[in-house]
Amino acid sequence: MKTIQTQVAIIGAGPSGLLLGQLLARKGISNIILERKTGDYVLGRIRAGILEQGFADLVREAGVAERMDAEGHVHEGVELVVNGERTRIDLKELTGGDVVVCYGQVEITQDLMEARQAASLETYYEADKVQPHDVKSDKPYVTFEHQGEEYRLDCDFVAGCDGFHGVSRQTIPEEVRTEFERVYPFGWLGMLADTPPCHDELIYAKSEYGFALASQRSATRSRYYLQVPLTDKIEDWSDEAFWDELKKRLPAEIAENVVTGPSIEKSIAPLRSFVCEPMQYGNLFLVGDAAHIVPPTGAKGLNLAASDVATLYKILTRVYETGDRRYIEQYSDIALRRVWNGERFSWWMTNMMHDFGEEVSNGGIDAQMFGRFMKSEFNYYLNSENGRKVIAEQYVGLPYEDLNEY
Ligand code: FAS
Ligand code: PHB
Repeated sequence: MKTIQTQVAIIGAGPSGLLLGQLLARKGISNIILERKTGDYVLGRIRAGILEQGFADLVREAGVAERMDAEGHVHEGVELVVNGERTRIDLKELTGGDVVVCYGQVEITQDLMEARQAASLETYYEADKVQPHDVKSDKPYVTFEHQGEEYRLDCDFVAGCDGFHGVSRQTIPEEVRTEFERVYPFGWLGMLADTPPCHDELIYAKSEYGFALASQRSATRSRYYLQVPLTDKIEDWSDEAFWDELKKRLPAEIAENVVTGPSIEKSIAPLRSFVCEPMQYGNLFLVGDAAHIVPPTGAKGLNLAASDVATLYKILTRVYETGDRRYIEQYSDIALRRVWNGERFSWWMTNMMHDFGEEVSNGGIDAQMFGRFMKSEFNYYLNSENGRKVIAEQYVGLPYEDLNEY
């Protein structure tokens, strides 16, 4: 077995792992990333598209914002439509200047990969059997196999950035972990197409036919989603059927702007709210999807991963720059404050914007009554400036946690 060492071992080369690695490296904190797939496989996952103000600022701090600032689209507003009634949430005006950036997760991941490669930082792709050890000790290590050779990676800390199906969360003993989960009775059918967006800002639409989201990646590439039953299969949905259903669910004046074309990606994703507490175990820290999942209705998944990265980066920087280890034990509590806020907002938006059909017990009340409550609540928020301000603040993202407040 070959022994190597670093200060921070990072498991996973998704956006969490790459962004953490980049930020730490710029502070002179050595790190090695272990990724079980190839880089191309990671880049092949079409996922998020909206970056909160805080995430965009963190990308700039990481020194990899050149393409994002050149090609990303700043969105100063977002539109919510309920049964044809359109309400624009003026993000910039209601938050005193904060906005979101429309820039794909794939692009951010690629920019981070290229920056890592340019800095000759070590990443082991196709690392197999990655396993953290002795994480409760002050000498944790990670074993893995790479190109037929066995490795032991000695480190000070392990960052579990390995997503929902990774090994890190499972490393925390079951009796220590509390997992909270809500699985929604529907999924999202997503489509990517090289067609110009139907509107200059995002549109979340609830109609009698169900939910639809009109998003985008650039002036020539659109991203759309439809709420579908969990029983639907991708083969049930031709491109033509998708376009027809999308137009039914959007306001008529928007639907007529929809430019159809062949899909370049189409997939169905289940929706769940999930949180694992605690998000750490000794010197193992869970980051991003390894610790939590949100329904994408609030555009929070990737953004909550980024706020975990920001918290862990600040804590580890203090350890290495000043020897101040006070915050090590507080990572989970600090990260969870913003995680639960994002979880609630995503759950709330999902409740407001989706048709729950015949699901009986939503909070212990029947679907019809639940639907009436949600319709009334959403009408209040959309028709009140204070309500629109709440939505705007949540959508652009609350400020990242400040360690000095702890
Ligand atoms: P990731 O899952 O992205 O990355 C984890 C990495 O760890 C992967 O590369 C994986 O290969 C690797 N890994 C796993 N196990 C390992 C092991 N044992 N050893 C080594 N490596 C291992 N969020 C939004 O904000 N908006 C959206 O529209 C949106 N849409 C989504 C659609 C889908 C289908 C999915 C699944 C998620 C979506 N998300 C969305 C959420 C998504 O963007 C995540 O929040 C984001 O990918 C989180 O990044 P990471 O925490 O890096 O986890
Ligand atoms: C996307 O563009 O993929 C996207 C945007 C906003 C969401 C979810 C997904 O809430």
